[in-house]
Amino acid sequence: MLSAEQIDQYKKDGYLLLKGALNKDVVSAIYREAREIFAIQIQHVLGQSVDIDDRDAFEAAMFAFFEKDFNAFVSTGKTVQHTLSLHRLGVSDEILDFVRAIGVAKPVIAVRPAMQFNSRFLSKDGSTHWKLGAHQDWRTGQGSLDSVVVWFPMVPAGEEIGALQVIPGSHTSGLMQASTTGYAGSITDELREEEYIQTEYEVGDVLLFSAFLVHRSGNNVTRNIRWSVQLRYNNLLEQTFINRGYPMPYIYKPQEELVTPDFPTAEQIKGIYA
Ligand SMILES: O=C(O)CCC(=O)C(=O)O
Repeated sequence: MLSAEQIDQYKKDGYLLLKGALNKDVVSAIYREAREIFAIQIQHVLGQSVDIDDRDAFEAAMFAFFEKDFNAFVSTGKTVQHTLSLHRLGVSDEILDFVRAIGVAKPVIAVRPAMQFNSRFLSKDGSTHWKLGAHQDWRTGQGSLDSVVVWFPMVPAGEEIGALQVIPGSHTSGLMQASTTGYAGSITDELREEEYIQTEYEVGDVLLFSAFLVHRSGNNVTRNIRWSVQLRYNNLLEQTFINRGYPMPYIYKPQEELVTPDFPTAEQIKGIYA
């Protein structure tokens, strides 16, 4: 699955970029399902039928949807992270064989799969929330010391569209100081700009990296969205993870109030079961 050199490289650099490692059809199916879901809401909110295969037209509709109904956009963005195709990949041997090969002997899901759609046109008031500053995922996940992140774009991605930038070897520097625990909190320790490596991908390429590796979003200067996926795993057999009682710092809970007040009526439910 992985050669001894690749495993050594991962240990030394804290990441490994595997070319053509994923089935392109599987990646395309995840990307398609996400766009289909957005297209339903675009139709609903903008009254516009979009061709999801016309990239520029579809993404222009994404930007218009974002501007017209921010709440629906955010909820739809969350919904596309719950797709069956994405979750199926997250538990597939296609991914888990790499995770095991890299040394995570008994993987467990660290957090639900994530999907990002990075574009400066999907941000409010010129804020930079659409891209993440330098961080280590471990500060958020707090899992096993050999916790691994699987990152891949669903479109070809290089510097222009803001593919991930990493600092080789930074995974062994320890947990750095950061402004907050969330992914959005950037490392406050000094980092040297020239240490970053720009990663580059075709569809099907995948990056495995240590949860301690310092990395950040690149700067997407294009008009297109950089669609990407992250899957995260802990190792159930890593001793400090066992000793710390398998901490699970993610809080997943329903909001207390009804999202849509006074909904539904009994008639609406009866209509469903009629
Ligand atoms: O995809 C990106 O731009 C950033 C992703 C990332 O850094 C992360 O999820 O930890």
